[in-house]
Amino acid sequence: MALAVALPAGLDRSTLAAWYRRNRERSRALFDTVLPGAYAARPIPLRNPICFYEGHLPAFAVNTLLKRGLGDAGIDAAYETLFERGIDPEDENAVGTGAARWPPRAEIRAYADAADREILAALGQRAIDDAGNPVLAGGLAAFTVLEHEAMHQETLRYIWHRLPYDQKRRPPDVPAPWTGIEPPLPRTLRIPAGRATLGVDPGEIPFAWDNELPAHRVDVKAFWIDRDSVSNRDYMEFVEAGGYREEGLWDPEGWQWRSEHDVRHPLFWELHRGAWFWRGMWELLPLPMAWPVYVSHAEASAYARWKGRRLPTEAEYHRAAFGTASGKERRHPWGDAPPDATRGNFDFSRWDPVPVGSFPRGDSAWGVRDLVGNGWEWTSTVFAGFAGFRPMPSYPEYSADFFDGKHYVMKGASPATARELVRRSLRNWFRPGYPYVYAKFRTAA
Ligand code: AVJ
Ligand code: FE
Repeated sequence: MALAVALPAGLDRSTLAAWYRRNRERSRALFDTVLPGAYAARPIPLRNPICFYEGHLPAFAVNTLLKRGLGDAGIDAAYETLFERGIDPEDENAVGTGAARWPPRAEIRAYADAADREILAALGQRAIDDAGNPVLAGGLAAFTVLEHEAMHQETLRYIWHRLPYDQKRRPPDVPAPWTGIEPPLPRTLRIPAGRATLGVDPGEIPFAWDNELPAHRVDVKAFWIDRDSVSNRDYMEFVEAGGYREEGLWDPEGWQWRSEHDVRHPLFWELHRGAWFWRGMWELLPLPMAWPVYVSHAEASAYARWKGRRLPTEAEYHRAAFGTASGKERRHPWGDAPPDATRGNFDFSRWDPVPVGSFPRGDSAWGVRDLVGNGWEWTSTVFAGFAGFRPMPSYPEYSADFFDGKHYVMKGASPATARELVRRSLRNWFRPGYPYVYAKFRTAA
């Protein structure tokens, strides 16, 4: 038996392997909720079909850790190309067609099993932390694989969200929806001027994606921000006031998206016989007015403009979430304690949102609520690298491909964000006309 290569303190093989196993079990459970007839379905036209992701997760692990990192030959070259990548195409024509090219599920699963064995063997005993190899230094490739899978579990959930209910099987342990009644009365809080630290310096935390590096300090002027995320109740006023028909409220690209798809309300809302419903993951619910509204960036911006306000910048989000009166910045809105289920709605404890303001233990120093959890928070900041950005050696395309001025930063976490991804520096991003994600917002002035 090969002798395990010693790893430096802080990087613990059994922790990484346990995380890998937990990831794989959670992904497996998600794929098991899809009925066989829907395996090749493409519930979001801009994304790959469901079956792609069952191959993508293990193939990405093989490509990143075994091939790029450890220099192995890999397991199946054709699979490792077929399942390499498939995210965020420009439009539906760029996706490509042909369900025929996807292998049967049993074959994809056999590949995944083989990949899992080799990945676990590598995490258990190979030189996965090699200071002389930029792909492996500090365990970079291993963390890349682990966070990539955790992140995709959110992708999978919001893709599954669009599947018709008769194409998926509800797991037995789904908690009953917590709908509440009405949202709290809107309040706006003043955040004094101060410094925000975006990102993080290399080596400060065990792993960061390239777009988080290096730390980036911004002096933020005083501003006002909503205490609570905008609720379905709040947003209903905008819909009823004809906000979707008023071009002047929309950014040009937002209006184009709205017109092209004839968008008249949030994607998560459905009108049935004159009554509004929420399309939940497992059932349709009478629209819970106390829940945050999930909308695209284009819709969020139009609502804010209608209110005479605007979306917060990424730096303002940081001030509202992590700033304090003393000038010290917290790790999390509530302080330095680790993220747990008392702080917010994240880490898969639910499939849908909860009423806004349900987690007072997650409040920021200023009393701003739900900044982490219950849905990502849109910002007005165009996604770009910080000064000193370098593409990460383990996955150079991860962020750089999206520095095109067409993506906006989202912060925080949704119900489908793993707790490992809950950290101050984490940044997420999407196009303004991507309405599928669990994303909410609040307004600023
Ligand atoms: C960071 C969530 C925008 O899903 O497009 C997954 C994550 N990148 N595989 C995406 C990602 C490559 C990415 N987001
Ligand atoms: Fe991916």
